[in-house]
Amino acid sequence: MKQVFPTIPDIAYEGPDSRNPMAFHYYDPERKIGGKPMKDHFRFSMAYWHSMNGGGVDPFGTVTAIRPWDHITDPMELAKVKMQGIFELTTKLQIPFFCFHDRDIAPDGPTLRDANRNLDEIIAHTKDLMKDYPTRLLWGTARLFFHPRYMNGAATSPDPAVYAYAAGQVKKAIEVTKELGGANYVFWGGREGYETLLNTDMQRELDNLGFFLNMAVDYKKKIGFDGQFLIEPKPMEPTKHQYDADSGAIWGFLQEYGLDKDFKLNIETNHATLAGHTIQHELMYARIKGILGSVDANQGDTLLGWDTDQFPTDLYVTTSMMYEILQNGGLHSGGLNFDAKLRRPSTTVEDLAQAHIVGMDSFARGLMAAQAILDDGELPGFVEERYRGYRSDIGRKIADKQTSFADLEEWAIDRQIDRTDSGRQEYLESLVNRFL
Ligand code: XUL
Ligand code: CO
Repeated sequence: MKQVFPTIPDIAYEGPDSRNPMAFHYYDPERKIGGKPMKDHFRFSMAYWHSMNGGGVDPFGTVTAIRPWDHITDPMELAKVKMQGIFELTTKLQIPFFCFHDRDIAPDGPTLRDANRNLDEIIAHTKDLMKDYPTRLLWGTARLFFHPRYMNGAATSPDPAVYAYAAGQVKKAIEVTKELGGANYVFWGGREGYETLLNTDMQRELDNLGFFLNMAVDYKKKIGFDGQFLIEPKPMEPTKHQYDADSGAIWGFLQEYGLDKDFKLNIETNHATLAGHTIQHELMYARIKGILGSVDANQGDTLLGWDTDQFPTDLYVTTSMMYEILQNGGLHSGGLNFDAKLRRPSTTVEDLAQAHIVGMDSFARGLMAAQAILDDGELPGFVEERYRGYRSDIGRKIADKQTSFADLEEWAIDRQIDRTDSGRQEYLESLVNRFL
């Protein structure tokens, strides 16, 4: 088979002293950390939409990227070459998975039937590629935010015709995800929110969204798709407000609509910061509720108020993420999907490979640091000790819920209760820095 990216070599681990930009310096796939090979901790994935499409488009300018398919004009031929491209590039980079939206990989059509026909042809081609390459599908999803029909939302549209079309589109996207052996299926509600409350019936929109997701669960069971359903939080952009704003908002929504056993979360770094949280906050919240499913790995720019989707390079952040993921016992069916794009002036395919390399190396360092922090034990031990009061006496009664306001008042009323222990934040920050 003719290569799509002939200038990109197979990328291997060469160690921290190597100056080769086309090599891993920390990511050593088979090296065991905490008894498990690095590759199994991460289950890295490449995002089709940023790596094969996109190409540097922003609201002020068109494509800047130079790609081997730039001469191809036939949309189906282009789609097939790009699909071969992602299989080839992931294989060269030792990235075991990819992710896609239905309309990223195949041209749309005037009706859903036309779009489905195009999609089926590309899915058949993808199944053939799976025989020649080791790359597998981490998750599929439906693009319910791009076409003008979705300008007022999909499952939260005021127009039932749009709601019905969206249901049909998601049904098909779940089917093809199953057909490709996808490990998960993602719902990102890009326009499931509002631009203004002046025209919005919030209760109806939330109910319609809850019913939509329940129908998706019914259909998943009906066709025997055993992948994990994931919801991806994001508070805003493209709309002013999206209902799936953060881990906490989704946890409440899932419980209200009886969906909490059927969904986990796909948590994205830059979405967390848009919500005014750290990514560690979002991962910890999901972890303690048992719904940490998968991660869209990227990073934002603290000076910019939108989703810049940069490749992750901040070691402090990757360490905090791996600290949560290790305590989650790993990502299970999930993975670390690089939902990240090149900066617009980074135009070459070499840039695309090197962006994934630095992302993988940054997570390798984060993993090593986080495992060392856990092995050392002082940090988790400090947290444990901070709450030691709940192991005995009145604290034990609170922890066991064996007390009342009257009991607690009686216990407290004649005691002089003053400051508690120091939180020692600065010392703990120095402790973490020792492992970076
Ligand atoms: C958008 C975003 C999406 C989802 C999938 O901010 O993150 O690409 O990951 O729809
Ligand atoms: Co994402």
